[in-house]
Amino acid sequence: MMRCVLVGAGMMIQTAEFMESLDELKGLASSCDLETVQVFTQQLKKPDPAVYIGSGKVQEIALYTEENDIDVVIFNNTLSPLQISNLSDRIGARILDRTGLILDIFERRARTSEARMQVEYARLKYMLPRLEGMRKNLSRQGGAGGSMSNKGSGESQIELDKRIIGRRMSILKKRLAEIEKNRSVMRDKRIKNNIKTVALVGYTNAGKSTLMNALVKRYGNGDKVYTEDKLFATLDTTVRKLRIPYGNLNEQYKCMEILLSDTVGFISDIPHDLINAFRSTLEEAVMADILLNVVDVSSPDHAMHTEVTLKTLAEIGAGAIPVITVMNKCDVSGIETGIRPSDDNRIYISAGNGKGIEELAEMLTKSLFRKNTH
Ligand SMILES: Nc1nc2c(ncn2[C@@H]2O[C@H](COP(=O)(O)OP(=O)(O)OP(=O)(O)O)[C@@H](O)[C@H]2O)c(=O)[nH]1
Ligand SMILES: [Mg+2]
Repeated sequence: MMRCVLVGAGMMIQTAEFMESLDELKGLASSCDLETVQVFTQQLKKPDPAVYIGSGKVQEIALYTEENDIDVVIFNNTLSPLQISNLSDRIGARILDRTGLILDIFERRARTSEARMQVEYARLKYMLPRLEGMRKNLSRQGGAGGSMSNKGSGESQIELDKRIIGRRMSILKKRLAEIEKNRSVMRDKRIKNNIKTVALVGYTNAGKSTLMNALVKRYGNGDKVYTEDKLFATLDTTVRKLRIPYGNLNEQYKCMEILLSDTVGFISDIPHDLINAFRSTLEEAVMADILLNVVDVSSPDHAMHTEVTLKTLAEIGAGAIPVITVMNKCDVSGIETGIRPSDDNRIYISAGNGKGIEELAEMLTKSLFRKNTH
């Protein structure tokens, strides 16, 4: 396992929010198989344009890095291309910021060719203004981690790289637009056939894919999707068909056919370019009739997670879609599953052991039915 240190700097480093954010960065690092050995924090009125933090702190980190065999130094703040370049000069380890780290994770996780292209596009966009700093970072690693030559620096090589990257980006953009067109044709078909769609959304690691599996096991063909106790286990959109019975027992037995989609999870401070890159994947959520916002109640930060999810939904244009809040992992916190009479559109479940799944399905069909008759 590679070793890393984290660096967090800001105006208010004593707040719970600041600590949560660093905790999350640690989770992100471990999702990338990086072991966090030390955390450096610094109170800052204003970031230094050259190296972000104070130069004394840079020295302290450089020394620590050398003495403790650190491979990567991860900043929780977004660094400018110049800052990355300067920090690479002074610290003998690879320098990453939050966006760079999330990109690394996305690269590892992308499975379908669409997800791979989206991540590659976001990576190139991120690299473009950072080529110089990257070159220093790359030569430090002996060229690992990038596909471009690091021989012969200098202006002309960078200009050439820029041109190559620009060309690749426009090819990717074209291919992605084609895939997106196909998807919208399929979506139109669904709308025409009046098939309801439901999208799972929520913070990463909340249990969206686990819930999908529980619903598919009970109401679908049992075809499983990938779950893992890591941030961003899912990057691709998966759609599964469910047939949920509804109506009371005296009525004739009816089934509602719905399509359920599972996709990438959200996180606080998600880089804008990444949201943009995944916009077409997230479109599945934007076009849904109902959203299931999956929340990990066992996490002490779940209120912040819900806030981030709602904010991100508004950002991608899904702010007006009805939401059912699904409080998941009740087994961990010993909370009773089911619907509380005082709560509207909220349900407590454990996707892991299937508790509350039938009540959730009933709530879902009721909401969809109500929506239909309006
Ligand atoms: N104890 C318990 N664990 C759960 C429950 N639901 C999910 N988990 C676990 O939580 C972890 C994350 O679950 P996933 O379903 O992969 O979460 P996700 O929301 O799809 O995460 P990303 O795809 O990374 O955004 C896994 O280790 C699951 O086994 C639950 O109800 N109880
Ligand atoms: Mg998932």
